[in-house]
Amino acid sequence: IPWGYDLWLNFEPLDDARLKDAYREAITGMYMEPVGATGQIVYRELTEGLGSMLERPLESLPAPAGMKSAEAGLLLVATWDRLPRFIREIMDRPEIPAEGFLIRQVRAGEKKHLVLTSADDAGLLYGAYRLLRLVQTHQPLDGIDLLDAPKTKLRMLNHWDNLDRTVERGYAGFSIFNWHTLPELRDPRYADYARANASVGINATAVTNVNSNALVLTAPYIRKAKALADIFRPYGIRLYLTARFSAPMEIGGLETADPLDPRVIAWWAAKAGELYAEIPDFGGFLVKANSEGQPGPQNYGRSHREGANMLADALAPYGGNVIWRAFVYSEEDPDDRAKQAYTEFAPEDGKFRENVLLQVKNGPIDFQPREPVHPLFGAMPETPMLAEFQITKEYLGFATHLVYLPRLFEEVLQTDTYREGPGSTVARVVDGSLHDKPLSGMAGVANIGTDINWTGHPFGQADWYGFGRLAWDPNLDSGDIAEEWIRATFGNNPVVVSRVQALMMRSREAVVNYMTPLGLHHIFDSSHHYGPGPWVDEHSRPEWNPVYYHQADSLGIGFDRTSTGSNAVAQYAPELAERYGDPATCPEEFLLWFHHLPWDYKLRDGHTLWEGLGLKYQEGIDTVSGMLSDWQGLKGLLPDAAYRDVEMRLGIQLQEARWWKDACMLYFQTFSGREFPEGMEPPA
Ligand code: GCW
Repeated sequence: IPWGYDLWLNFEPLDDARLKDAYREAITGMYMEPVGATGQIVYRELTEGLGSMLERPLESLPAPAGMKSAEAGLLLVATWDRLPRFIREIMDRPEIPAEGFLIRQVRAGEKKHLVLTSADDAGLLYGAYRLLRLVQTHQPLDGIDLLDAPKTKLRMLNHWDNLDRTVERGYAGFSIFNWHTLPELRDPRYADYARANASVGINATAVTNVNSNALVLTAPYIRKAKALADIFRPYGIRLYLTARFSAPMEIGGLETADPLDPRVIAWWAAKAGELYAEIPDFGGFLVKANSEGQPGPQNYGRSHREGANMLADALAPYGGNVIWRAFVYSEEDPDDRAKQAYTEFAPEDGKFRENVLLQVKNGPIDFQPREPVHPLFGAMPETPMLAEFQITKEYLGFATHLVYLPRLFEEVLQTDTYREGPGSTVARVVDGSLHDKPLSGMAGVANIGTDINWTGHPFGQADWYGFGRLAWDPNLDSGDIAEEWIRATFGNNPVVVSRVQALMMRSREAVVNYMTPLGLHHIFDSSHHYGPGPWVDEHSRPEWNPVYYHQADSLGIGFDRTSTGSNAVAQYAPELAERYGDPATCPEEFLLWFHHLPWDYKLRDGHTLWEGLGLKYQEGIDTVSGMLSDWQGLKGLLPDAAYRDVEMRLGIQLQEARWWKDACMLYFQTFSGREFPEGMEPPA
């Protein structure tokens, strides 16, 4: 049987009898009056999930009149104002934020009860999934007093899914959204998808590619989108669509899409009205404009601000948002690609409408295995911001390589931008606290497709899971998230938990080492970005060629982004600019990102740059080889189908780590002219 459709939500019977007894005692029955569609979901999840894990049907009990009549171990589930009065009287009224929840064990005389309560439906839903996970991961309920709420407003997936079901940068099959059979055919998978998202707190999704097709804004497609929105709504998820800037021409019959033209303004206003008539809680538009050939306001001599504000005005009457992507770089701009977004947007701070969010990729180039953080983080105090991460692995071995991405996300989130002095982490931009912003959050480019296990690589599920958890709270620890995911996915065997966690935690550094060590970047083979291609120099646009990024020559290697080069360092706060700007203080993982250095440059461990490069490639290979043997040591302790699948993929990964080393080191050797360092396996 194929593995993985139920993700981290397989609520299998607990195999620990003592624990099962303890939970059975803590939860003897449930009182809940399911209100509305969300209430029905909460009710079903708790009865089915707890019933299955505790191997005993969860009895539904009527509202107890008072504490005397209540059976011990009652699970009471309701928004605060619907809890039975006697329970409210013995609890202090808790302050529960929107979408948050409280799970608390309360004492009524001799009896203990478990209360799950919230201020709103979404909070109850998130609380239900948390309670299920606590049991699933063997956490104690005795004395529990857990108040949790999301630290961000927007926790969003971006699907780069086309209307014909191909997925740009998608490696897990085709799109799960079947526009052909919508709106009549409501594939049960849509609800399963929403459920999985809700279980980790994701509350928004843009279901169409940012390289967008205007068709999705026509009446028939709006009806299809409405069917999806209706399915997502009870799971607390708002639907967004991508808006093609030239839509007024393509589907509206106008001869211009100039954002200042009254006809264009009227067209978008009417379109917004049409959308909200069908989807009253429509989230808004996600827009990629004037980037990589997409149409935008600059086609009419207007700015990004003018384009974004025009769309924002159209959506404002209905409470919708415009999410404008900062991923712009132009073929006409000869400046370092890494600088262009900051140059374009930073001066516009404070000039966007309140309902415009700027969506900024985690780094200034493009989802590389490692990048310094994007200089825009913290640099626009007046502008609501979303950090964009890629959950799909465009530059990280697709769905073939095991790379635990929350480790990467965490590194970015914990980076200090120094914009408001020490402690100005990206996490504080994401949660809005750095500049006191009510609207902020995280967007992740989905790795989901029609594959039975959703993500292709079984461990891709952990990336989806971890993205949701970090969007909920950007200060969570990636190791803790890994542990949660392993327990929920593979069970609680301590050997499995600790070994798989260790393997996941070192997987990210491994890929950096065997693909792009010491700050190298974008040396992937042409356009598909799978495998090495540092020699590629075939595109008319220089910034699409790897040679543009590594700049290897007989003297050395690396991109000079200091004042003698593109001076991209100057876009960071002075503390970072200084640290990155001097090779002596620049963290070695960013060395070749910011500096062009001689082949014999001395690294901190005494090796030359050339030797160090080879040794890093080797280290990457060695780590993967260790990951494979550690995995093989778990044979028999894991579901067989998942075990074999991952084993085969790790085999490929090991082979390809070697491929990367051979390809890159042989190529760079044509410049360095030096022998391979001792300790590096010679090329095959
Ligand atoms: O990562 C690059 C991808 C493009 C993508 C673009 C973007 C959707 O190679 O496929 O287009 O970024 O983020 O807009």
